[in-house]
Amino acid sequence: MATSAYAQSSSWTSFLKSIVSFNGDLSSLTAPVFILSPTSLSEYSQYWSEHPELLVAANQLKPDENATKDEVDVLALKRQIAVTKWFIATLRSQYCSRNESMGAEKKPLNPFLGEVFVGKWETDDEKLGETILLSEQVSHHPPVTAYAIANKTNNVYLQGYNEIRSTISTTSINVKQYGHALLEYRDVGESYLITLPPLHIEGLLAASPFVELEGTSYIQSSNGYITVIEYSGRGYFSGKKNTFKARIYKDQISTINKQNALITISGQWSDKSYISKGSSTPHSKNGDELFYDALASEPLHLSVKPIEEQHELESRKAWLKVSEAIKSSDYDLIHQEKSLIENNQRELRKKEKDAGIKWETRWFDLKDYEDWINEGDNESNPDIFLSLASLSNLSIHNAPSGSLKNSKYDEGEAKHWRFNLKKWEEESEIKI
Ligand code: CLR
Repeated sequence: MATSAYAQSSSWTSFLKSIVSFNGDLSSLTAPVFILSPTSLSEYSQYWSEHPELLVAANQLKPDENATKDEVDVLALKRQIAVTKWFIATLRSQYCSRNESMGAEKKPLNPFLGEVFVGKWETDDEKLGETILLSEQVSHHPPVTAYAIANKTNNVYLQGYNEIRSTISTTSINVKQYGHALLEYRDVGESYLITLPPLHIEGLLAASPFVELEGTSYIQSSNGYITVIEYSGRGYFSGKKNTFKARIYKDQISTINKQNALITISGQWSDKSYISKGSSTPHSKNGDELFYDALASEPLHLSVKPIEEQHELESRKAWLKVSEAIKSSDYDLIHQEKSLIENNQRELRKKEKDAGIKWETRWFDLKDYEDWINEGDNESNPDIFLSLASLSNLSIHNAPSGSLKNSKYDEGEAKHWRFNLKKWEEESEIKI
């Protein structure tokens, strides 16, 4: 691990001390300038689709009308593999991109309520078409970002939201993700529930932080298949960093025994992984097939309008001055410009309170599933999330992502952020 030149600096050591006495809200930590990112957390939703061809791939695995039952089954499993590949391909962007572009994991700007980040992924490939991103900060305390990603050409829709809760140990910050993603292939009438893995931040003592994924995440398909992905940092599986093992099973019940895996994928999500049939661990040495090579294809970055054309609520426009101050390491200016935004927000909240109104989210609604279950017509109007959560035996409550039903976390409210297409269609001020 590279030790940064800042490791011994007093700003870093006092930051480490402040971490130890911290209250759980990472955004409230005052960090030294060199660890500040000029980018807002609302931008992180873009990491879900830096390989749009993989996001839509499953849609192109449609059986034709006179396909036999076997062919239909084979294609369904192929779609599960394709969705798993897309998910694995998002991880490098999600968890390594700051290290690549800035040399270390950094502390993102803490989005304000109502902040939005939008853009599109354009290609010349007609079959792929355009993919758009809508990302919105739907809560400030705690920070929650909701997003929707749509590819109309392929009728593929991804939506989800993210919240984190952290605890601290002596050498690392442990982060549990809350929220999940829902992926829909409307042409094939298939949907997927995707949970988010826990992670921890290593490299703090060396002042060169990086993320390691841990635990398990799931991809549950509406046709029953489930991918169970286990993560490890260094050592556990092979002594290499960012390793994972993904097993695809026919259904949730089969996950009881690893021998039941139909497909096993193994390797590094930030590098190469291999795939084989059955439950034995694949490896290049055994001549197993390459599954994904994260270094072989460049991520396609989102295109975002020039700042001059952006709305006040758009992330890059709103944070421009703070960003520039961070880039020039001007601590006083950072503080000054940040305070402007924070005070403005405080005033807005006060005005709303005085007027007895609440800030209204723009494109997303908080759906209360307890209400929905009690009042809704579940039979004739089944809900994608509820049916996928039931297939995968996952909690529908606001528990750490991937918590199982009847686990100790399976309690409390069941409120999740959902995209409201109508609201987006009525949007008149913010353009992509
Ligand atoms: C946000 C949602 C994305 C995946 C993702 C990647 C990296 C995570 C980030 C999420 C949340 C904020 C995060 C970040 C890594 C470091 C950063 C936990 C989960 C914290 C706030 C930074 C702490 C400061 C250290 C660098 C010292 O889909």
